[in-house]
Amino acid sequence: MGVLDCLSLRAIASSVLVLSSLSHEALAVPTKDHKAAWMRNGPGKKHITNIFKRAVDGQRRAEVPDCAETLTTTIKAPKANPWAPLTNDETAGVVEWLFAQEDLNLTVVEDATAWDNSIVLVEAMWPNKTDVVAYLDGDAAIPTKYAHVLLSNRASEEPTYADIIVGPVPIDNTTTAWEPLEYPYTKKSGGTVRNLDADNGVMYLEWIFPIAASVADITLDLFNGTATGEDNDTMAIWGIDPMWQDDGRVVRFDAFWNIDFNFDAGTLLPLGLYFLSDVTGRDPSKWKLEGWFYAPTNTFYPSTEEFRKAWESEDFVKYPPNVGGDWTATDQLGEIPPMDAVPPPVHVAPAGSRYAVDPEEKYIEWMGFSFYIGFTRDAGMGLYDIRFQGERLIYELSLQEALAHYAGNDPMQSGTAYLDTYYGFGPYAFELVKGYDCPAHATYLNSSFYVDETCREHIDSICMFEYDADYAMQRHSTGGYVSITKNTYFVVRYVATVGNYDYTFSYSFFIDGSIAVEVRASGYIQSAYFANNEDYGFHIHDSLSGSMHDHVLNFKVDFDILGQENSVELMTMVPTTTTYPWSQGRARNTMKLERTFIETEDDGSFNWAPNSATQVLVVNEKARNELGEYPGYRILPYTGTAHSTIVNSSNLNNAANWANHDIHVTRQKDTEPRATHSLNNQDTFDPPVDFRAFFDGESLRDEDLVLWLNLGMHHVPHSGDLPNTVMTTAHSGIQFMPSNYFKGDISRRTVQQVRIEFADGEPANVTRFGQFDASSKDATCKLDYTPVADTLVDYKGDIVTRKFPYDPNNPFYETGSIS
Ligand SMILES: *[C@@H]1O[C@H](CO)[C@@H](O)[C@H](O)[C@H]1NC(C)=O
Ligand SMILES: *[C@@H]1O[C@H](CO)[C@@H](O)[C@H](O)[C@H]1NC(C)=O
Ligand SMILES: *[C@@H]1O[C@H](CO)[C@@H](O)[C@H](O)[C@H]1NC(C)=O
Ligand SMILES: *[C@@H]1O[C@H](CO)[C@@H](O)[C@H](O)[C@H]1NC(C)=O
Ligand SMILES: *[C@@H]1O[C@H](CO)[C@@H](O)[C@H](O)[C@H]1NC(C)=O
Ligand SMILES: *[C@@H]1O[C@H](CO)[C@@H](O)[C@H](O)[C@H]1NC(C)=O
Ligand SMILES: *[C@@H]1O[C@H](CO)[C@@H](O)[C@H](O)[C@H]1NC(C)=O
Ligand SMILES: *[C@@H]1O[C@H](CO)[C@@H](O)[C@H](O)[C@H]1NC(C)=O
Ligand SMILES: [Cu+2]
Repeated sequence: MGVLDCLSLRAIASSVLVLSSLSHEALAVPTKDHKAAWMRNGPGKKHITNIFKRAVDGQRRAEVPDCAETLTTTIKAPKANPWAPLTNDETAGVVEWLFAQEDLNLTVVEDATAWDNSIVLVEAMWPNKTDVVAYLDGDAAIPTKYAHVLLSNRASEEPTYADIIVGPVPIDNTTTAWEPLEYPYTKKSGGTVRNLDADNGVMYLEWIFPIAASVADITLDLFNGTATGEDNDTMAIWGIDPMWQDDGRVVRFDAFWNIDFNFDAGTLLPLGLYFLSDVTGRDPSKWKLEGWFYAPTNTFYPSTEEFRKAWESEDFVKYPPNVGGDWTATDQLGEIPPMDAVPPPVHVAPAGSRYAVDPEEKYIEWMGFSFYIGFTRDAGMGLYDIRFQGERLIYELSLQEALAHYAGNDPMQSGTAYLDTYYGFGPYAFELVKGYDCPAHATYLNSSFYVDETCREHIDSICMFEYDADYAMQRHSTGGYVSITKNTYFVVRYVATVGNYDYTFSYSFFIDGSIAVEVRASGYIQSAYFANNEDYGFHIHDSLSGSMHDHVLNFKVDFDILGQENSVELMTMVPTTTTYPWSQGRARNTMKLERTFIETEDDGSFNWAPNSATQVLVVNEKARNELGEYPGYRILPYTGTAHSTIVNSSNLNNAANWANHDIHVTRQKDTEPRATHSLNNQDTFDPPVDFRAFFDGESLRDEDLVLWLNLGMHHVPHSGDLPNTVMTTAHSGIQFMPSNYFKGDISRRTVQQVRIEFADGEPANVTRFGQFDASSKDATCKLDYTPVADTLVDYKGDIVTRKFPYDPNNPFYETGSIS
């Protein structure tokens, strides 16, 4: 345990008291302009009260002799969170009620067969914006809570998934009926979509393993392994997603993969053998095996007999399998770099958090920003009602969907286009690793999700922390002074490991009023057998192709700039040739600005302009400032972004029309809350939500607008993606930046800046604006710094509470597979 010098909490108390009693005149602001800005944007009463409150906390804390704990400031949210999850009791009440409804004919998951109905999901129904705004901004009561329930109705020849709504919750003896949930979906089918998963349970036992067993001698010969469902399997079989759905048929390709018994590296071990089956309908005896494909020779065999005959023939060439080893292990490997074994720098918060959290309501405040957190099974964490100094900027900022669309010469890669909300981000938002996912001084929140009549809690799966950027927010040097401001920003983060990929989502807030949304990816790539794949990826290991793919992640951003009546202005820098009164008749080649508005949804889908020539601004035309400009926020790519390369994907059809452009703008509607549905892969031609249907020519001037923005990456994995993709470069981000929104740069409000006046070797005069320097010699308190290494053994996994039969007092730990 190391001990660092830190500021005396008593000292911060007195320095803060000095600050709050200083008159504005006494603050050494360099110029008249700056002073005016300070007067305009300087700390209001509320701000000083907060600092004062911290000072009082500090005094209380100073009685703790060694300052051992991190000081997390807790507050009470101004209003209860309207996006709160159902409580354990509420969920249990809904589940009990559902089982009592004879018309639903439900069986508990543990006992359910392929021909029984069961509950997939019970969670809070998101309230309508209309009702939430009336509640947050007015005197209306909190919107009535309803449960959104997803059922898998399999007791039928035509199985479906059904979204229904139950409520109000908590359930009581007045709850009499459930309703189909249809209004948020573009497909009007009573909230149902066909269910291609109904026979997943028998698919392996009755179809896939028997087929693999019929060629066990061949796979033993080619790959030294079998995949027959026995304990001695050394290979796995899995295939394309979504399944092909052309001509009313349901067709799957399955691939053989080696198993890596030490690491989760199966997606790096394709074996190059695939089989094609038509699995239309519910009768396995009518399913058809339609052939085999052996990638190394690029040969398709229309039957097992023909494949076997080819294998038996003397000229059949056998290619080596991909086998796990050091190259698939993520542990330390190779020569340790010089000085790497020395502990690296760490970040500490010397006086505890400078943000405030209401952990019950999941409400957060930092430097004038405030927001609520919501969490869903499908899309994980979203931020809601993001405000700055009480004024709403964004009603909703949330992930909608993440697409990973592959391509390749083989049917597996060609047929893969994962829509990850099908698997869900919520269930895979595992506990974060302290000191690695988030700095040691971070604050954590839990998240919960429903599965198999249990409620599971991921402990410490959302983190938040302040961080000191490695560059200044502002600086300026002259011959007489230098002025410089720290760039301390605030991050809310979570990580979801959906299958082979780990996505790190970060939402960052900055003192200049800007906000950044970033996603980084790591984990194991899904790769291809290296054969005839030169046009689809690099050759990255003995028999391995780093299969090319697009990642596209859609975010909903419901801006409310000074109210709900907003417009999108495009401001483009264009080259021009023109004359001026002073140019003596000579034409000058120069440039100028062109400003236009997006008038209707017909023009609502577009891409970033070449050469970054066009600014995309969400503005309020009715709130022109005194200089005639529209206040707004600009949206700009932060690091690369991407939309889908493939046009009219044969895998996706209408299931991911949100991926076709960088930017989409629509009218906000309670009937269009989400760009997609987690079951769009079940009916790709006629999915529950076809994003294209949002575009019906409506005006986008002075309306409540939603921007649907795509982050992403065109990923061509190279040898550096082995064993795992790295997050330095597997990175995409977007920023929202105030544009004429404030009168000046609001980062001038911070005291975390200095102005140093110097002259002729004299001692410099340093103006510190009342800040307290934690590293100064006046700091007397010793801050304990607890290295995270000592706490990692506390890493636990999920807490599970049984919902039916309800058993709230016996939660248990379980970290097995989730679905
Ligand atoms: C209810 O489900 C069972 C299977 O769990 C099925 O055999 C039965 O036919 C269903 N009843 C009705 C009325 O649909
Ligand atoms: C939410 O809005 C939709 C569409 O207008 C409406 O059908 C639904 O009843 C509303 N929900 C509630 C709880 O009012
Ligand atoms: C419903 O439940 C409440 C509270 O448990 C009870 O007072 C009331 O009598 C019940 N009403 C009916 C119709 O059963
Ligand atoms: C084949 O597999 C077995 C067991 O899985 C293993 O012991 C053996 O070393 C393998 N042979 C080769 C040639 O890789
Ligand atoms: C795997 O186990 C099964 C059942 O015990 C046995 O029939 C088969 O021969 C075994 N396969 C191999 C490759 O050892
Ligand atoms: C998270 O869950 C754990 C275990 O139930 C609990 O001790 C902790 O207080 C929770 N954290 C928050 C911030 O609610
Ligand atoms: C994609 O589909 C749309 C709508 O069916 C069609 O208008 C367009 O021509 C297609 N584009 C290509 C490249 O196939
Ligand atoms: C610092 O301030 C003092 C008092 O105003 C002044 O005499 C001195 O010249 C200043 N020094 C510098 C380096 O500006
Ligand atoms: Cu990738």
